[in-house]
Amino acid sequence: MRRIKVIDSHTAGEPTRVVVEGGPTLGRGSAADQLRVLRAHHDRFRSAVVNEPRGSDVVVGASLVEPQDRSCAAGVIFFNNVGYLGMCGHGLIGVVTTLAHLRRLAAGTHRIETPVGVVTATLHPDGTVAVQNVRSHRLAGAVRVEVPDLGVVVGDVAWGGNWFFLTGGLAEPIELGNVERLTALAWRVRQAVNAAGFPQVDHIELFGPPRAAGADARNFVLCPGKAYDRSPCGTGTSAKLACLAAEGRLAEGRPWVQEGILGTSFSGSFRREGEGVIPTITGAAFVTAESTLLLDERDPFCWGIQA
Ligand code: PYC
Repeated sequence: MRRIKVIDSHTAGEPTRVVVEGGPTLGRGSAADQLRVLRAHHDRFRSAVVNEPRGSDVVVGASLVEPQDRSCAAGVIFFNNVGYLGMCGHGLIGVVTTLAHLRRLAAGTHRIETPVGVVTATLHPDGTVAVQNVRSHRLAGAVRVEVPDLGVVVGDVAWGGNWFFLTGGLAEPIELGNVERLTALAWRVRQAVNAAGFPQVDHIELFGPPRAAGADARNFVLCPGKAYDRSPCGTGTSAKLACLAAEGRLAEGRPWVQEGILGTSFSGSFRREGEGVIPTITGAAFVTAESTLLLDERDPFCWGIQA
């Protein structure tokens, strides 16, 4: 029987499962190298941790790894029901909160190695976490895609640690009661965007007017495996900041409050760097469980249920 120790948390409603013990040995390379080993040789471990029957399509996994960069307090590889993420904003806030819960991190600023670069996280005394993300940029603005039976949708393609297509052009209510329709529409938009020359885009971010006082916009984010982000999505908010900066619609250092579909929010801001921006995303996570996953090879679903 194999045992994997995990700590579950949620950030603004979106779950993160941090593997703190029992993960596979991935060598001594960078987080990007270790991700390649995990994907090539231990992909069933990913599925066992996040997929049913132990998890669900919504759970984002975070495996703690030894950082190659010795200035980093930790390394982390994020994954989901269908594969791997470059960075994960809500997940990083969950990781920092989990490490603090384990008393492995104190309040202050810490560097953390991810497969797409080093990010900096500041754990504040009140438990909120500010993540200074990897450099983010808008790759293409006002991209027009033809979505069958829907028409032309116009949006931006941007990198915020993952690849996004961002659009405010669907005029759909961004609310929980409309999640099935938002999911179906966003999936069709994704297929059209991929076919239009952006095969790397695997997150679709739809925008609508905010509900909460003080918020700037509300979003719905469809993740690669068809689950929607319950949080306002840290990498999606980073991509949004890159687009706002590219259009000159938000000044450096000015706050942008991004509301998600549950009404929870992340506060973001950016500073310019080269052709892009360095976003900072602030939010809070709460630990929900400390558990040991049991993997019994006699169990037909030992390695998770995969489509
Ligand atoms: O917060 O960056 C994020 C994220 C990506 C996918 C789910 N959450």
